[in-house]
Amino acid sequence: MLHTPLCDLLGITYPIIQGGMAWVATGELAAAVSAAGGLGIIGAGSAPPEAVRQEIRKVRERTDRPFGVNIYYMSPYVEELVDLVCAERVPVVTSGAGNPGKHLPQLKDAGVKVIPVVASVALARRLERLGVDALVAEGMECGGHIGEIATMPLVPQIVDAVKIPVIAAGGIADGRGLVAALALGAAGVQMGTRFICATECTVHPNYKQAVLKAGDRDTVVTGMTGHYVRVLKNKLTRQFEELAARGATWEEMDRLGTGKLRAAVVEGDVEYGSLMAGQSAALVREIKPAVAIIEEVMAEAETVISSFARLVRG
Ligand code: TUI
Repeated sequence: MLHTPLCDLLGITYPIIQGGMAWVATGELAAAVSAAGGLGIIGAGSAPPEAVRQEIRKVRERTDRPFGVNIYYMSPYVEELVDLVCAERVPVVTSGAGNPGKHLPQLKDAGVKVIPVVASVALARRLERLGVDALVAEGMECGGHIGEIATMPLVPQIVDAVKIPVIAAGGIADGRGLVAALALGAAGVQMGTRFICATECTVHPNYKQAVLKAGDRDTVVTGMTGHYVRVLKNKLTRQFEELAARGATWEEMDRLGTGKLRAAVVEGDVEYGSLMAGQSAALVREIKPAVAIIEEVMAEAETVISSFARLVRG
């Protein structure tokens, strides 16, 4: 069985963590991934702490396995969320779209393992010095808010720069991707897009169908809040392109984007909603339970690794 230091660090069976996707990664999904032996993560997004507390309850009602909460650093509730995860003794926190450095002492004192998501070598180095437990190195193939570097060059550079375990993310949706990540020196993978199509994921069925239908060229990067966001192409992204062509300000872009992720996830608006998804959407072909996704990825990875032995001669 494939086992890495990440499994020991987190007390999980398989080196697979689920992306902490805002609106998408609810307690139901996180519980299913954790119960299946991966690390399920609640995506706090911009939700108020009380709502996140309910999602933590949902996980604890369904499984005793470790799980995590992703804190999105552009949320207006970051301080309250840090207090909440400490009070609730959440086993793992991942962070996105910002630097969680100033909260590390509080999180570590509460026994929370901290795994920031980074998209650059400089931030990886800084956070290792501050004492984080592991890092997610997220390439620009992933969905949602993205950095500038692709997974293939980013992961080995971060692996070379730090001693703590590195988890690869961006463009990974199957066992081949897991093996590729391990070859780059990662100790595991984070998958987001693949888990949108988990049976337990509570997004609107239209969202899941849009991911299933996506082909290789069906994602695009749009600008928002001075940041870049990868989504599936639709009428909303054409509106973004028109605004950009007119030289619109970030404020105008922001106004267009406001509430659109909710519209996609809750109302199933696939035309004007923000369908955040990574380039691996084209690799996602069916809806199945989280446990079946994880078993398939692991079986595929083991087959690939076994087949490698035949490549080496002499
Ligand atoms: O956070 C993500 N992905 C996300 S968050 C999100 S929610 C959203 N909703 C509406 C509009 C826009 C976003 C959707 N997708 N990924 C983790 C990630 N973090 N990728 C890159 C970074 C990052 C970027 C800069 C982390 C730190 C950072 O540095 C800031 C600093 O202070 O140095």
